[in-house]
Amino acid sequence: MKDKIVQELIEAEITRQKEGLELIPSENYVSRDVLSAMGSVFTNKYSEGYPGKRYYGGQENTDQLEQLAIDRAKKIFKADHANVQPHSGAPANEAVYSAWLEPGDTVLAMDLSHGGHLTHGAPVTRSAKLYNFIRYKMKDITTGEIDYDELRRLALKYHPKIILVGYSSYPREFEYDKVASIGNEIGALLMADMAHIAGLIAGGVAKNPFDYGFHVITSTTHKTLRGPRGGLILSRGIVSNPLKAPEKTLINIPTLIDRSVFPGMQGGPHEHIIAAKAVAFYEALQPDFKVYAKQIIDNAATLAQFLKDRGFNLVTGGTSNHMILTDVYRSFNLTGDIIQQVLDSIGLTLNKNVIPDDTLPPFSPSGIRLGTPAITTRGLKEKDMEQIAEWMVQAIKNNNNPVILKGLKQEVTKFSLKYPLPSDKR
Ligand code: DSN
Repeated sequence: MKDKIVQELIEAEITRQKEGLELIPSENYVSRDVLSAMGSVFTNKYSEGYPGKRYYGGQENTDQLEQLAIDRAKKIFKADHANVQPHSGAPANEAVYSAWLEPGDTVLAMDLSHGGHLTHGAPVTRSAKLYNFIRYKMKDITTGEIDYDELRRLALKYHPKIILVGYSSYPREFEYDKVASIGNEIGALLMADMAHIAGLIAGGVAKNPFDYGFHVITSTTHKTLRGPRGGLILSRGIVSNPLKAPEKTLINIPTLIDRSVFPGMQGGPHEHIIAAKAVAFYEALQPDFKVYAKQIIDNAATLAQFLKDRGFNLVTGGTSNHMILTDVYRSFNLTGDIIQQVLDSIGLTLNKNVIPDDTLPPFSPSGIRLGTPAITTRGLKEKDMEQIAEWMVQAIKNNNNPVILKGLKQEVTKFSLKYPLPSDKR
């Protein structure tokens, strides 16, 4: 590369990734094939529209490519339709809102500190200014049980046009059937934001909301699904010509979504990223992806137990998916930002996080959030989880001792280098 500055930064990032362990539950390491599809000449092409209905010429390869990605996504998730163009999870969610809602309409979504995502109506977002978000929560944060009675009460009182499930910091499964029956009572669109667990659904170790009557699933493609940084919208309904505006009914949701993504929100799709999505979907359809998905869950359950044994207070008491949320302020009298920084210094990367109804602010919250998708990709198994828990507790207890922290960093580096990044493998 002629640009030595960028080249050096890429090299430095490769070293950082190789010498440490990625515990942020929304991150992963992609394969060499996904990486090379992302770096392909499809980045040179404009292709506004959809396969067979584009505004520019020269689409003989992009049309086939995008259709392939669509077909693979539909197969993985049992969807009638897939839109593979959203640039990421946030625009995917916005596209669904604008496909279905009018300004001022109501959405019933999970409380943000109880696990919901920023794009589920955090007051600072554009969608929160356009639409009216109301909240349900957990009934019991020691088990993670959602308050479905309250959810129903709110649904009957406010008649939301969308009931949204999904999360970025909730370590348990939803009871989709209960939510679906409430939504059907009031005729709401049932939407699941599965960004975190798409790979677990693909691997058959988490429930698929479509099996319970949900109408729309949004996702990112770069978390447990292990593809490029990007978004995805799956839906059930009839797919018709996106050039014609259909009536706003549930059966037309696939076409309403297509029109909302383009021309509603985005311009030219990123076909190089769509190429990488197609490769990731191919990988998710292989039998070994099921083994990967199960190992993520087994590793998370094992790590959760080892952390509990070492005095970590786990929100919801444990995990049923890939992630763990722990109240470190209560466990160690240190805030999440301090712990994140200490663990970063020894090569363990995770993130500070609010806990339900946190009394501390988001930039210095009570919790940390960690998970196993990336370390499982790297090849770590249950036997390695005790070591990670032990490094964490040693670093936290010795957070003011640079000599001990340096020693721990050396141990983590030595260990991590035994597990190459998948993009290193030819
Ligand atoms: N930033 C993602 C996460 O970490 O959960 C969600 O957008």
